Amino acid sequence: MSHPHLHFERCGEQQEIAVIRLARNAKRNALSDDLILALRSLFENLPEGVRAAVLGGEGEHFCAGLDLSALTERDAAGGLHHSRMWHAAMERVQYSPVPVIAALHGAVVGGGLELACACHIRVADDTTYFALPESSRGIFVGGGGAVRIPRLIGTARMVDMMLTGRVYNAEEGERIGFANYLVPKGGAFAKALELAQKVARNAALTNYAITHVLPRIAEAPGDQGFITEAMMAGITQSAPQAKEFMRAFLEGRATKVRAS
Ligand code: 1HE
Repeated sequence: MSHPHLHFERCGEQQEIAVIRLARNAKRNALSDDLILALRSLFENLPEGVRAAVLGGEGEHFCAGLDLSALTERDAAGGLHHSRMWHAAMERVQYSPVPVIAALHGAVVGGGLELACACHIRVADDTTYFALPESSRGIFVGGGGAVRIPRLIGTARMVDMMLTGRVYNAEEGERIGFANYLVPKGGAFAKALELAQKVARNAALTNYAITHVLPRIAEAPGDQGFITEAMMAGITQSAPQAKEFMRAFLEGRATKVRAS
């Protein structure tokens, strides 16, 4: 589904990277319903050959969250269904067929932070800041943040952010777990692309296990986690790509692990 506020392109030597940009700068990339639906559709229909995705935002900010102009029109039932619609879209990002790397700058707030947290890796430049201003708008998180954010930074920090409107800057955001990488101003996209290219070289089935199975194992009781892990270990190592990677190492053709 094409959308005027969602830019899509492919890059990389084999066009293996999908680059997706929120492109509604006039409203600071605020997420309207149709934009959320377009995002969902885009992740559901990633073209063949894409091995990793980068998600960023055009303009001064990654995303100002929910488009507040639509909020006044909804009653309780409408709000519930709206939140479930967001959940479906965020789930398409989290359980995208390929890993998704968020390139963050400027405001990453409210639903924008929920979107960033549905991605698998987050790169922030030093203009980035993280906030949950929902309480100052008289609402609650609705895009999966109540589940995903405590898993990244802990419930106590999220409670503080929501009660007091606390804003974490880029450095603090990296320290507490919002960002995996912190880079100088303007560098988030390039770093995210570099990471996406690395990720795209992994065995596809291993990437799938990491993004689809690992988070579920982490939430399962240990006993179920161990057996699921063992099954995934068996499945991934039986793939032809795994056999080729092993052979390459044993024949001295693969890169070694070195301290960076
Ligand atoms: C918007 C939105 C928006 C900007 N919905 N229109 N999110 C928030 O509470 C954040 C609200 N936004 C802001 O705090 C600021 O706009 C920013 C810090 C993001 C950017 O500031 P700035 O000075 O660069 O831009 P601006 O002048 O405030 O905004 C430019 C325009 O974008 C302006 O419209 P204009 O017609 O007057 O030019 C703003 O009204 C518009 N705009 N943000 C609608 N969010 C699933 S539940 C999720 C719940 C939430 O996400 S709650 C948090 C909502």
